[in-house]
Amino acid sequence: MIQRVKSLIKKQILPPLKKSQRKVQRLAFLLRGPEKLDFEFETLPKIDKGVAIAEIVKDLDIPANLPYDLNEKLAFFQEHGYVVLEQIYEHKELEQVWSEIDHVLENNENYEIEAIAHRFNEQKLTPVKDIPKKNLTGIGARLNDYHDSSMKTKVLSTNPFLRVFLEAALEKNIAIFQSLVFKYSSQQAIHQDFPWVTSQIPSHLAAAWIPFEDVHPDSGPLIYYPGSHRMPKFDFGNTGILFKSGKSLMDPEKDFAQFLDKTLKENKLNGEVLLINKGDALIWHGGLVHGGTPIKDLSKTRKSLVVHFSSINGLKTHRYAPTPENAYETINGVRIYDNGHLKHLKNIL
Ligand SMILES: O=C(O)CCC(=O)C(=O)O
Ligand SMILES: [Fe+2]
Repeated sequence: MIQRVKSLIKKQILPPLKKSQRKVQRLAFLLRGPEKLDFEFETLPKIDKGVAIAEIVKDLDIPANLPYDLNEKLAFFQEHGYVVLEQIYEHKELEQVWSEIDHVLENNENYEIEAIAHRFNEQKLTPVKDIPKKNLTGIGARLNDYHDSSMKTKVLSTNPFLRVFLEAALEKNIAIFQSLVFKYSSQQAIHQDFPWVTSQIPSHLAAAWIPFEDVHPDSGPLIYYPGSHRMPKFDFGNTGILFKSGKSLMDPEKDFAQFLDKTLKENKLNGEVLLINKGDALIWHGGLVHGGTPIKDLSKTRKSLVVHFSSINGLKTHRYAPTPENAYETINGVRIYDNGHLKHLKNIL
């Protein structure tokens, strides 16, 4: 019998054993039903454990000229899973960073910084010098970990007004996990970040969304679902609340999207569209459901930088390839690991 199955696989009449095994496992999983899962309580940041805000902020190094009320913003974040910090950036700083990004996009033939472009190289990370300019500067392109190469972007991402909030939301001593630069809306379906953006402590995750221009309603603004950071988590099957390619039993797009739609409805959580201004930043909780809405006017850009953060305890090395000596820089009190794969690109701009 086994020989017969093997020969059918060889003749490609049956899918490879691993795939068919997973199909059986998936069926059993669907019959069993998902488990009730969540982040491990012990690992949660203090704010998610319900620790009093006064207690959380007491050990932090709070800048004297903080332009917002930290306690008030933290209470809002605790309840809603997002917060907008208004006018924490000088417009001039944002303009300088974008003009550097624009220079790289326009002179891509000179740079090995990596990007993903729509319908190019099967959506794989590719050096920008190998991506046609049309794809690189068009809709659907994103620069990956641009901050590795740009000290200006490291400084922007570690702004002390942003840093102190993230420390309160995660833990004192934070690290950059990853960054993305978008010129247009990602038009990405709604999702949560924690199943993919995974450090050693999945609950230690928050992101900052920093626009380089006022967000236009027709540019495909970000959409987010206040309160969704606390809704029940999806069971990917075999891999719990995290998605692991080749191991998870449930489909990361179809099944997960269906679950989110259903759970948002059951919990009566409605989406809000983010129309913030240049100088502001949005912070979202790692569990907040969000996505990029479709672009209504294809001529409208939505220039932005997304930076995902974890704690140092959650992220002990660079996520790709730790350098043997585990090299890192500390900028404005935030740890930024060297990317061992792309050492030659460090701070080249
Ligand atoms: O900016 C966007 O449209 C979405 C980006 C996003 O979901 C992410 O970086 O996690
Ligand atoms: Fe996301």
